[in-house]
Amino acid sequence: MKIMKTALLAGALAVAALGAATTISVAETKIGFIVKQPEEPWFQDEWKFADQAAAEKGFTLVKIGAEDGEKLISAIDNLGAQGAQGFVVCTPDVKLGPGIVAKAAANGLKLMTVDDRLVGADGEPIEDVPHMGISATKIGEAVGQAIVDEIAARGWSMDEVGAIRVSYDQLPTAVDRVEGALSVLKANGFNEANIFDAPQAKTDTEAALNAATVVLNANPEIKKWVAVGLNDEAVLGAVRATESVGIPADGMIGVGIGGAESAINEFKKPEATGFVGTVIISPKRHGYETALNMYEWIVNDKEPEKLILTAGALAKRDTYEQVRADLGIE
Ligand code: FCA
Repeated sequence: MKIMKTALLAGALAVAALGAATTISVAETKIGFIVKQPEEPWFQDEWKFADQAAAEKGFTLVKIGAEDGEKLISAIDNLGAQGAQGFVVCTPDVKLGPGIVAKAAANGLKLMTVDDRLVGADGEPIEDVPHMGISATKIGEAVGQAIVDEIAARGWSMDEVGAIRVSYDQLPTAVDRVEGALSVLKANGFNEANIFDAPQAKTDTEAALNAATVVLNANPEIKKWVAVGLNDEAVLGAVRATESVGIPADGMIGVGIGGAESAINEFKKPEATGFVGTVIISPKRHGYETALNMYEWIVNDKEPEKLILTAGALAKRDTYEQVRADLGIE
């Protein structure tokens, strides 16, 4: 009887130990998710969906905001020191590419990028690092087409319209997006001389507002405007600038890219503004899927695809709810 009891106890202990071991090995997986602009709703959403993947798979997600290169480098060291196995990053500066690759390797961390693709010393994308980005040119073209359609709907003649090109040309995806949009405008007879560059110092609304204001003040004879930019924040800045110089909503057509809270809040306003639409992209794919891919890479040695480009869908005041539901982000 005594022997039986001992055997039972040993068995129970073994089961308990097994349980504990399983728990430990799951909890040990630690993945960093570093973003360049943590206060931007797009990145908040990416984190939210990455958290979902963490909850589902039982790994620890370490979310870090890194607005400049110095913070990014110390974030990578920090992840290494806390025993993470990999991270997903949207870098504050794509030219830091080789440094980021080296830092990740030095810390034994697997590396994937999201949104903004790293470039090497030669200015070309670093193709070895798995990346998920948006199909920037195509999405830009969708912006351009939405603007062309709205110009037609308002009965404007192309010649009387100015375009504010809110630009951030050090970021390749930003160039692809705005050039995609402008290519459609030009193909539809937009006067190239009426396109004005508004370089923003940072990729936020305030910087875009400042840049767009300079353009508006320099061209007071133009009363009808359109605006394109890297994201919703850029276009919202241009819209706020037209408002501040007294151009009414029906004199402005801004179409953004993103579809996160900043754009949606605009559509919820009782009166329509010059922010006419946004091409909604998927923070679920960029947050959930990248985190999951990193997890699979770490735990099951399943390497992510080297390049995934996601699509977008145009949404306006009257369609955004449906478009969001279709994308599974509601
Ligand atoms: C870049 C932009 C973000 C978002 C993302 C997909 O990182 O800065 O606003 O558009 O691409």
